[in-house]
Order: sequence, then structure tokens, then C-alpha cells
Amino acid sequence: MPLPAKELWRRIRQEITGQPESRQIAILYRYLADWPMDFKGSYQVLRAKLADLLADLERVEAVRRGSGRPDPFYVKRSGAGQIALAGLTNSGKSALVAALTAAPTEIGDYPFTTQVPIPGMAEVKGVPLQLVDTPSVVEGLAQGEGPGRPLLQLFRVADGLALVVDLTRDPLRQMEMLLAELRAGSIEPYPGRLPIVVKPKGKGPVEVRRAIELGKEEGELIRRALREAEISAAQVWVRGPFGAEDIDLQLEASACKPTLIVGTKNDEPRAGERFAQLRTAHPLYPAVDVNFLNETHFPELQTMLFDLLGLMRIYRAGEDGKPGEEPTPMPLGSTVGDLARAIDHRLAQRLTGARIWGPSAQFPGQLVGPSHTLAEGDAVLLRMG
Ligand SMILES: Nc1nc2c(ncn2[C@@H]2O[C@H](COP(=O)(O)OP(=O)(O)OP(=O)(O)O)[C@@H](O)[C@H]2O)c(=O)[nH]1
Ligand SMILES: [Mg+2]
Repeated sequence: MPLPAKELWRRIRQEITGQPESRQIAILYRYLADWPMDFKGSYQVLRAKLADLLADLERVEAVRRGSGRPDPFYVKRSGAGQIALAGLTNSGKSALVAALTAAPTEIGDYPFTTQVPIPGMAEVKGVPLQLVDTPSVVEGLAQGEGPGRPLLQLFRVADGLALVVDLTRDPLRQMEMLLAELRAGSIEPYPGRLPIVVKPKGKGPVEVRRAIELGKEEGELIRRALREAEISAAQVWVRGPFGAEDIDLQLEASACKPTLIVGTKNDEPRAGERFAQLRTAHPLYPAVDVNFLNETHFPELQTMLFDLLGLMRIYRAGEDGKPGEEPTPMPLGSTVGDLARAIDHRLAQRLTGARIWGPSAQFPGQLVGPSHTLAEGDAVLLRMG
């Protein structure tokens, strides 16, 4: 009796987690070489996903070793998070990125204007976010059509996705195609912010950070899911109510990406009707309708982009508790210790605690230890020994 496909993926994941890319490639080759041709159904699906993963790892390796040509699809990360736009041609991706950032991206009324990804920085709630304008999604990306797999890889490594839907055309067909192409590329577009993030690690304990109170049941849910997946080392962030399926989804071979929908050209006739249609058909995705001409709903869009990433803003405070101007963006659920590590590793080693003014403090200037969980808007004065 062969192992169920899910079980097999667990084993493979366990072997590759925390390994350098070259080692991951070797492991995947070994598994694929042994793959019996008559494996059907879920095995075929898993095999395709492994082959995808392998192709992308090899690309990354080639670029890293410098043996490949410079990769125009490689986008250097910047800011607190990276959100890639995904949409059909002429849907208004470039217009949107141009209006939200200072990116030098071209807008055109002809198809396939954008040929390579172009990043731009948007400042949202005082935090720099990177938005990536992309070439359009076409049918058959995973098979190499149009911008092909490099575009899928760009989506796979982004922190979040914005699906751009043109409200002058059939919105449901666009959504259907975008979702199908992403899934064919082993990417699962999760509706909205991830309520829980699970990152298996090579070694170490299971560390849980939580932005909400964790009930006994939820703690047990996490323990059981990790045990069943045979994961002994992981970093877990809980940002909101979650179910077992939310954990499972992240441990599958597909990349689970927080996703929202942006309907464009809401200044055009019947756009409102089409947007309503879109919302009814996909009620779980956060969605907003905009147009770049008069920037309608841009503040809402910016807030949604920020919320998608699961970040909070922490301010460094002076002795008097007065917050500094610039927030430090931190993942929801981060502790005083995490903040110190994010600022400077040496600082973290000497950290004894902090004084807190703001939502997570019981009273202004409360003295807390390194494991204290911070909240959006906190002002923090770190204390060193
Ligand atoms: N009326 C209106 N037109 C828009 C809006 N956004 C984009 N357009 C028009 O739609 C066309 C396509 O816009 P782009 O931003 O180049 O579209 P794209 O998605 O980047 O297209 P590709 O690069 O080909 O994938 C241009 O003629 C824009 O002027 C909008 O909000 N309202
Ligand atoms: Mg474009």
C-alpha cells in the first residue's frame, strides 16, 4: 500500500524545510525519479506541484549563482511588505500602480503594455509598502504561455496579491480565469488576511505569537495540526479566529497568499452593477471599486492593502512616553523582544523589558517584560540591562 499523497507531501516537506536550495533540489529530484508512472489522481497533482517547485528553485539557484542571465522578473524587496497585482491585459494595473506610487510604469490603451514587473513604493498609514505592477495574466501561464512561470513565481513570493478586475468587462470570467491560473501555478489565493500563519522551521521549538486571546481549544487545534503534520519546529502567528482548515491550507504544497480584489474603472457605465455581481459571487474576498482618474476609494484601498499584510504600527517612545513620528511596522502578535530583534540583534541581547504607552498597556508607562505582546499604536521605550 503506497502512502497517501498528503502523507507523502508531509515527508517531503519535512525533509526540505530549512535546507539550502541546492539541497532541496536534490531531495525533490530523488522523489520525482522514484515516482511510479501509474500513480493517478492526487499523486499526479502532487507530482505536478513538486515539478513546479523544483523548476522555481532551480531558477532561483541559477540567478543566485550568477550563471543565469539577470532575471527581469526578480524584484528586490523593499518596505514593510510586497503586494503584487494580478490581472488581465488592459485591466488598469499600471494605472493603479502609477496613481498609488511614483513608479515609472507605462499605461496604454493597447494590450500587453507592461512586459516586465515594475515595483513602486506606496506610503500607507506612514508605512512603506511595495506594490508590483506586472505583465498581464494570460491563459496557460503554468504551461509557459505569455509571461509564464516567472510571473507565477513572482506571485508566489509576494506577501499578498491584489486581483485587478476591469469593471467594463465581464467580472466573473476575469475572476474565474485569475483564480484558475493561480491555482494551476500552485498558488492558493486566500480571501483576505490570513487568520493564522504557520512557518515550519528546520529546528527549534514551536513559537506562538498571538494578537488575540487563545482559548484552550484553539491551542489544542494548533498542537494537533502540527503533530499530525509531524512538525516539531515552527513559528506560528495567530491574528484572528481560525479553523483547522486554515492551518492545513498552509501546510499543503500550494503557496497560500492573502488576496483582495480591486475593481477598476468604476467611472464607466454599468461598473457599479458589475462590481455588485463580483461581490455576490466572491463574498469572502475584501473588495473595493476604484478609478485612477479621480482616485475614488483610494483611502479605502490603501487601508485594505495594509490590513491584508497583518501588520501593526509600533512607535518608539521617549522617557516621557511621547511617540516618535515614524512607526516601525511589525507582524500582528509581535512581542517587545521581537521589536528589539527587528531593530538590532545586539540590542535584543541586552533587553530587560520595556515601558509601554498605548493600547497594550494597562496604564500609561506600564513596565513589561520581553514576552509582552504589543498592539497597534503602542509607544514603546525599550529598557536595556
Ligand atoms: N475610465 C478609466 N479608464 C482606466 C482606468 N484605469 C485604467 N484605465 C484605462 O485602461 C487602459 C489600460 O490601462 P493599463 O493601466 O495600461 O492596464 P494594464 O492592466 O496595466 O494593462 P497591461 O499592461 O497590458 O497588462 C488605459 O487606456 C487606461 O487609461 C480607470 O480607472 N478608469
Ligand atoms: Mg500594464
